[in-house]
Amino acid sequence: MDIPKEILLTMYERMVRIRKFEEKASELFAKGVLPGFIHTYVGEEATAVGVCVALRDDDLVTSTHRGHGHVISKGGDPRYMMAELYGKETGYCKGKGGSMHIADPDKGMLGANGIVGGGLPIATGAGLSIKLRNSNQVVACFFGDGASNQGTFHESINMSSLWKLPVIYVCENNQYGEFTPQKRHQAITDISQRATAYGIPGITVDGMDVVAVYEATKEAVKRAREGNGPTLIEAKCYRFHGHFVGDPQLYRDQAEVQKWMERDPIPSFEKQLLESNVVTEEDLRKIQEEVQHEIDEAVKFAEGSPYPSDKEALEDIYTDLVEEGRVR
Ligand SMILES: Cc1ncc(C[n+]2csc(CCOP(=O)(O)OP(=O)(O)O)c2C)c(N)n1
Ligand SMILES: [Mg+2]
Repeated sequence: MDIPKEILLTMYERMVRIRKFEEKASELFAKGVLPGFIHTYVGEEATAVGVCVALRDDDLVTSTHRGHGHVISKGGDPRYMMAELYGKETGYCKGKGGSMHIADPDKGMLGANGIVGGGLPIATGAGLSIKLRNSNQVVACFFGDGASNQGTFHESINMSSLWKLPVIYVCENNQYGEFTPQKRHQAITDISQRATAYGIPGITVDGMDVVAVYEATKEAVKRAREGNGPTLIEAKCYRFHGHFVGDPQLYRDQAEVQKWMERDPIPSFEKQLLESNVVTEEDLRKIQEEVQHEIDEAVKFAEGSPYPSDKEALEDIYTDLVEEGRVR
């Protein structure tokens, strides 16, 4: 591998951070500690990490309802994420957004989104803003196979290709839209084919292979920064957990899950790193322990934080009803 060791280690650490964060969040949700809904990114780590590590710090990202992995991949802090999941004041959105609405503009994270396909027009608008500001940034837009059937996918990519916007559209084809397998919600196998309709490059990569995703993204980023417009990357991957924590998963065969789990992106990458003598077993164990400690600290941070005050309910909202005295 001719990727610098520092980048390889960042990839590994971030994948492990996602895995451990999600395992902890699932455990807390199952115990009834966390409110709302949790959609975990377990199994898909290589996709978000491979994309985000190919970006600059000032590049932008739009996310989905399954967004924790995107935030961590872009360098987000698990303490503020965990506090947000708990609904605490110290969370990324002061505890008012929860799992599906984490945003961190300082890291270029424009926000997760509970609306399937909702990130596509936001990314396209951000791409237009970059072009008008001449800032040489790019946007990575994450969305699922299910979202690729939404009108927003087609409308956004049409406009983006016409105006040559610096957007990398990343379809996480995890084989299911909620409980519906891909073959029952679209007639194609490779979603990247849809790029042809808009005259842009479309590529399918192995989303379980962080290096493959990274390489494909680097090329798309180069193209976008040089003013040559968007690329559609389809990353074929799989979610190891249910659609949400608590999903009984009656719609899929456990043998299929097992088959994909044999290709778990984290041990596969460990193997690659060890075989190419980039790290030792000891190095990997150390990273895992440090990340575990960080996640445990994130839980303590969230538990020790206060809930937002009642007054907060009327802050950060698009209304002047309060000022007008119509809401007290
Ligand atoms: C506009 C809209 N329609 C339906 C839903 C309900 N819903 C939530 S997740 C989901 C499936 C999304 O599938 P996909 O885009 O493949 O993402 P994945 O969950 O597999 O990551 C649906 C239909 C929604 N949140 N928003
Ligand atoms: Mg899906």
